[in-house]
Amino acid sequence: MISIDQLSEVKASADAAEIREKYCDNGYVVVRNLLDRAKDLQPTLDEYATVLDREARAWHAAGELASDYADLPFEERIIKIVAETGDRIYDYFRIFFNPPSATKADTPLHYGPAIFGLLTHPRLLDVIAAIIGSEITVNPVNVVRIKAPERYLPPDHNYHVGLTAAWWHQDQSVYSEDINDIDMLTVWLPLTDADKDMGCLQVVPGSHKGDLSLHCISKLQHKTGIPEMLLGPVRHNIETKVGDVHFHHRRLQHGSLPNLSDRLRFSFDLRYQPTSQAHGESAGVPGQTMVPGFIARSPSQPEREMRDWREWAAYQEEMRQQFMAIDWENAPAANQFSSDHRYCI
Ligand SMILES: O=C(O)CCC(=O)C(=O)O
Ligand SMILES: [Fe+2]
Repeated sequence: MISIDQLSEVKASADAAEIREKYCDNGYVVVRNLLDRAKDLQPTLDEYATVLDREARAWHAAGELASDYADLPFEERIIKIVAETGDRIYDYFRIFFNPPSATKADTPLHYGPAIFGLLTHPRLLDVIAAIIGSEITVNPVNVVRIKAPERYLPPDHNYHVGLTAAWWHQDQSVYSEDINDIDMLTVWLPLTDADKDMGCLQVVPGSHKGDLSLHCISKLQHKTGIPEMLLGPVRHNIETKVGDVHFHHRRLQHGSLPNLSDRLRFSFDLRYQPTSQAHGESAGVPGQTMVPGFIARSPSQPEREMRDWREWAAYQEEMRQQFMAIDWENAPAANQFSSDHRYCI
């Protein structure tokens, strides 16, 4: 039996059985050195550097930024820009409309060849296949996080989900109840190191074996999620280096620390599910998003795989149209948060 005092981690050379065993025992697994910084991650950083450059120059030209900071390296440039403009750049980095109900014709959304290549990277898909099986659909709820050091955030910043510490939660809570049984898998992928000081992930090992915990919409900023008293007693910090990738179960209790360092913490949390569990003809994902996912791998019907980033771009724009067409006020509850439970303060 694996002691819960040990991190649930494997080397990139681990076989499917080892990955699966650790994941099933603990609810998460970290695969060390799965991706190569230069080959696998740099293209995405370069793609985002182009987005940053475009916006910084435009904002500076419009008198909204003191400098375009063009002489700074990517990480330092983001920190400077976030310090001046808060979460504004976040909108141009995101790859999913969040919150979906705020989607408009001109809401910015990023898509490009590098990020599509990362979403469908064969080495990621191999680990995902070891955990949920080899017919893989990408769920659209994919979050980009640019956590600048807290000390540089503007004092009035609004604690945007992608910019700061995440309170304890289970990812299943952000979907509607009708999809509780789908084996949705979260892939947490850092583009920078993420140690404790930089605001790494924290997990309660084994907590995925319990039910969905109560999730409160807190009146205190920052604390929307599971009340402290309902968390399992053992907590692990998941410190990662660039190239490591962390995978977790939809009911794993987890959160993240604030970034108290001087460095940027930049990461994605991506979501995948077995295609057989996606509803509808075309792998529809009901619940929170009401939009279909797309098939990243299908050994049985390879012709259904999406292989070209331009198809993904079209898919992303289709998602915009679907979100804009929803009557959000009368739509069924999109998540499983409570505000009236006596534990929710
Ligand atoms: O990166 C973070 O701070 C939180 C990530 C998270 O909640 C997730 O990966 O599901
Ligand atoms: Fe999460």
